[in-house]
This record gives sequence, C-alpha cells and structure tokens, in this order.
Amino acid sequence: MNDVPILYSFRRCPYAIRSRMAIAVSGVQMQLREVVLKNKPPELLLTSPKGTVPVVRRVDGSVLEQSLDILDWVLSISDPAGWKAYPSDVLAEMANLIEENDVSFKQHLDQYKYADRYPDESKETYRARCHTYLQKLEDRLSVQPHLFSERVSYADVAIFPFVRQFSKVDEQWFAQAPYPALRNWLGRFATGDLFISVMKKYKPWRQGNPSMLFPSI
Ligand SMILES: N[C@@H](CCC(=O)N[C@@H](CS)C(=O)NCC(=O)O)C(=O)O
Repeated sequence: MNDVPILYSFRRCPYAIRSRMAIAVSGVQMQLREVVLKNKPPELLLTSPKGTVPVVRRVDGSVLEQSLDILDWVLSISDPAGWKAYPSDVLAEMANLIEENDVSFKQHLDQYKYADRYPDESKETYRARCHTYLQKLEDRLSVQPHLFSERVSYADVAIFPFVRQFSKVDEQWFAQAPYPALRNWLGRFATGDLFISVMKKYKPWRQGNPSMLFPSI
C-alpha cells in the first residue's frame, strides 16, 4: 500500500469534511486513517507534529498539513465537477471568503458553540457576532443557488461544513433565523449524496489495522 497516499481524518471535523468531499469528487484514492483527537496515533504525530487533522502523506513522503492544501492538490489532479473552473479574479474572491470563514467566522462559531467555556459574553452575543459573515453568504445565495454561480464551487464546499456546525448549535433557532437562502443551500448539501458518502463511520485506526480505501471502490 506504499503507492497510495495516507489521509488522517476525523469524521466530524469541518476541515476534514471539506477535504474528504474534494478527495471523493476527485476520485484520488487514499488510505483513510480515522483519528481520535484525544488519543492521536503516534504515526500522525510523526507525520505532522502539530497534530491537527486532516493530514495527507503523499507517496513521495511529502506532507500536506492544511485542509485547503489537500483540496488544491486533489483538485489539481482531477476536478470533474469544475469546482475550481472559474476565472482567476473569482478564485481570488473565493479565497477571501474562505479565509474570512477560517479566521474570524470560525472563532465566533467556536465561542457560540462552546459559550460555556467563554463566560465573558452570552451565547446570544457570540451568535450575533456570526451574523455579519452569515448575512454575506445569505446575500450571495439569495441571487444564485451557490455562492459564486449556478453551480457548486470550491468555496461552497470549503465553507459548508462550518455553516452546518453553526446550524447544529441551536437547530430550533436556525430553523427560523433570517437566512432562508442559506438554509436551503445547507439543506441541499447536507442531504446530498456526496456529503452522505463522506460521513460514513470508520473505526479509529491503529497500526496493524487493514487499510481502508477512501473513496471506497
Ligand atoms: N488550519 C487547519 C485546521 C485543522 C484543525 O484545527 N483541525 C482540528 C479538528 S476540527 C484539530 O485537529 N484539532 C486538534 C485537536 O483537537 O487536538 C486545516 O485547515 O487543516
């Protein structure tokens, strides 16, 4: 199996979900190693000492330690749905929207999700801080079905798992929140075959376990 890249992943991690979606759509096959974050296998830490997932170890031994690098790599090999088939100025706009997600929205999301760990402010205050970004997404989605056009892009896939996390913090609140287009977009992704296929459960990997090919054939 030395000729197949290795993916260290954690099922519910939004960064890992975006990577698995891109890997699955590209068809670039990997050996999936499901990780328990509280008990990381030494092989992961040897491959990438910073200890976050997702991580890909390529066949030549080089390591990708950032989810977006994994997306870029597999889509550069195969991008059958044209997720990155956009003009360079649009790709730059996508990169900005993703960066805002990964930097500020993610921070507000964590504070909202784990509000009990951040007693300085109320859960509602943390949720309100998520609004500027979510409204930006809502504005885009109220004029087109996906963030940058009629069809799915790299940005939709990179951002969707985080909006999903937001929606799950208080599902009742989200169901009546002022984000109808965002809800619709989220619902289409969350019930789509691609997302469902990448959420399959795998047992945590340990040295000596048989390799699990992902996407499975
Ligand atoms: N910038 C990284 C972030 C990855 C990340 O933070 N992953 C979380 C899980 S969602 C993690 O592995 N945290 C380490 C831990 O909880 O020990 C990426 O894009 O891949």
